[in-house]
Amino acid sequence: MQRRALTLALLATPFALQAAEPVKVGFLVKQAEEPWFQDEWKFAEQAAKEKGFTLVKIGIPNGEKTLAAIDNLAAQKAVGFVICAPDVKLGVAINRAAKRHNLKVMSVDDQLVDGAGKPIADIPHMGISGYEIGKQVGAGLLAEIKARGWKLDEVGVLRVAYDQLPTGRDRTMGAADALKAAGMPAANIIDAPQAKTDTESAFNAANIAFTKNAKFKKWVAFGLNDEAALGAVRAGEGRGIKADAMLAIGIGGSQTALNEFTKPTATGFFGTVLISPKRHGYETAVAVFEWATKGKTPPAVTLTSGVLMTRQNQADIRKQMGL
Ligand code: FCA
Repeated sequence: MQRRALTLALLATPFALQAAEPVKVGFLVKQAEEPWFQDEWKFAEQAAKEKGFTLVKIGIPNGEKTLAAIDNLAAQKAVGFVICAPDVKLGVAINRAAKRHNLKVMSVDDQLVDGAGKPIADIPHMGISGYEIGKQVGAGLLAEIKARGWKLDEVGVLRVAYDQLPTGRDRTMGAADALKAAGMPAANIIDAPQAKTDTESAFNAANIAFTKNAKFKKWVAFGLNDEAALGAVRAGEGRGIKADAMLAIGIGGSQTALNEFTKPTATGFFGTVLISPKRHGYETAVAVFEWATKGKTPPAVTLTSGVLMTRQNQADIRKQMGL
């Protein structure tokens, strides 16, 4: 009798061990070095600790690395992943790879599209309300233009543009529209297309635009994120367009913006619309985990909001957002 019980216990052990192995959820981001994505990972890690799963973080700077990362997750027996892809047009290939491996997939920040540029309906998405947040950028710029006593028609408007990414286009168009609605001449709005969404690309794009439009002595600038706005500010500084003649508002509110706010003297980086890496990182990771383990399908689309943060109110605002 005793021997039988022992045998059963030994037989049962491997299964028990297997059942105790933690569930793995991937979190794939296009630009791992960007503070926003570091923050998303941080809050996704927090979710993993609290809910008891393992987070697998992978940087995916291009299409090849993206597909390799999905295969890698499957080999590790992950149950699904959250993704901010390096190119939203990889959507069909990503969806196919996920289905082949039976992995749940949810997008964050950048919504995946099909060959025709339409959002892929069966991939749940959490992103920001791009156009609305862009309008907040515009409103913030208008208030400060007024506070400085600038006349709208003497101000150049630098739209650091990354129009191949729909949320990027929405954000910057929202800002431009808000300025135009308040009377900014459309001809003052100068597009500076950036090749990537980082500071260096924005810097290069802004430099070209400043050279071509030297008639403007005062500038406002914005882009899809803080790095884009900051690139414009740095390019302006290099050409003698300093804090008294430059007014830039970014989108994000992560370390890129905080570094500017903590410099001893104010730069042209006036503010940012703070968005929530906590919601984007924590909630998407939990959503994929619960989808795979409890069959709870995430909502098709969740859009989050933002709030204008400046050097003055940064500490309060970040606290309010739980950051
Ligand atoms: C896009 C941008 C990031 C960040 C995120 C919310 O992915 O490239 O910088 O703004 O949306």
